[in-house]
Amino acid sequence: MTGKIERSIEELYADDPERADAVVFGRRADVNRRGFLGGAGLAAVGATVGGTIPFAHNMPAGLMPAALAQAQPAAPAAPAAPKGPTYLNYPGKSDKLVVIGERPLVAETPESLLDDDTTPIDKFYVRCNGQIPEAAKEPDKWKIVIDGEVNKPLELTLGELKAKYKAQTRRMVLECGGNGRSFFTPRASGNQWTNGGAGCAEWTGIRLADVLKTAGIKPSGIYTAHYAADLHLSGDPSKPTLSRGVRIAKAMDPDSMIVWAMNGQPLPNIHGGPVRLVYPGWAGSTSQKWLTKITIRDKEHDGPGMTGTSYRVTIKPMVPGDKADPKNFKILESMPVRSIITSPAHGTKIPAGTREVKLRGASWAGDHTVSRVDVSIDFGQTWMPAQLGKPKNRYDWQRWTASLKVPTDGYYEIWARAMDSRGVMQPHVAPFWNPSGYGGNPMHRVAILIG
Ligand SMILES: Nc1nc2c(c(=O)[nH]1)N[C@H]1C(S)=C(S)[C@@H](COP(=O)(O)O)O[C@H]1N2
Ligand SMILES: [Mo]
Repeated sequence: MTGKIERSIEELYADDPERADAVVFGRRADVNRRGFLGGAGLAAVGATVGGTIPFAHNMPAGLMPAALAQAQPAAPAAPAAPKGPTYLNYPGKSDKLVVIGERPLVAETPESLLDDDTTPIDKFYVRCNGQIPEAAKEPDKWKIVIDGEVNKPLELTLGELKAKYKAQTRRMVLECGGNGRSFFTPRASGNQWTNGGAGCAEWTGIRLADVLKTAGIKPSGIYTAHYAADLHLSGDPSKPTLSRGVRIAKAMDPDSMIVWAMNGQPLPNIHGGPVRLVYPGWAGSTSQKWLTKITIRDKEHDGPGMTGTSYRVTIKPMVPGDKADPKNFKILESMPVRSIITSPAHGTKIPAGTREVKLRGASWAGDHTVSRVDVSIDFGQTWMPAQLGKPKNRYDWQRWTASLKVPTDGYYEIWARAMDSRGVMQPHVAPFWNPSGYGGNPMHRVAILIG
């Protein structure tokens, strides 16, 4: 590589993609089509990514090669990566989860760890906003209050909930509202998730609607407000850590649940045990952990996480990086369509002579289903449909498989993009920039090296 890297390669690509290309690929910035690469230039590219690039002529200019993305832990060649990721060390959790925040604790799951039909508990991402409470000693005595705009306020123990209502089990995706935030340019504030702020677990519990029907929502009740037992980071007991809510219609959805078990196990403390909410398809922050109270309100809830630009997206596109106009924001509800390649892992080295690569992945689309997944191995020149599986139940993710022919040894990027049931497809780059970085769902790219 020629040139001196004075900033991280990601910053350089964000600020000045042409110059970044020139630095990485060792050629003049005015030759702005990688397709014109030849001789020394091509050799420099190969040295950078670790092998020749059979589809170099298709490489879009100014697009950072996936092999160099430092957000990815195991790139085959990452010359500018400053320091590696910090891995989680927490009882019951995989030490391959990547810590993206320590106080509060936030850890994501590398895409290649999401290769199971049902995400095992140890691989499931963790997102806390406050202090993690101590595990309940007598889970069945845990109390939940339903009050506000209801005819009959309730106080029920978890034991009573289990005894009085019909239980159901659903395999459903839980996804952090900020999943994909790291893909925004300029950088959006908050935890820098790649695609790993999501998982798909078997949740057992009851329909929230059944309990709300017992309480009887008054005609004035239009929104929920959720409260929990986790202490604010400051330690001030009068400050809720996070208190979000949903429109009554979502609360009455038969798949919106109060749950006490995950993958057949009592709900682990770190995931909100003994009891939490799960609102599948919507920003994970609505799925209150350590649930103590639901207040039905006669207006949109305004607790921490409901105001300003948090969990809000733009109504009309704004200039990336500009100051936000609060009037241009609406609450983020359904999550956008996303697909991930779960095998091979980013940075996989495959033996020389291999001419077929088998792919596996997952896809989901908030309140919608996924209608198709396409994959490309030539920088998006041609696309091939993947075999898309069916969800087990509503809100389950859809696994997919594909098999790609590769012409020669070398460096390849596998790209995957999904389309939802409305025809909305994952874009090339994170769309609709917003200051807190919601809706970052660009197509997933994985670098592999054959030979
Ligand atoms: N009480 C409480 N509930 C919470 C949170 C929290 O900090 N406190 N974090 C929310 C957010 S932002 C997400 S994405 C999910 C994460 O759930 P998990 O840690 O089980 O993956 O829980 C939500 N529920
Ligand atoms: Mo979240």
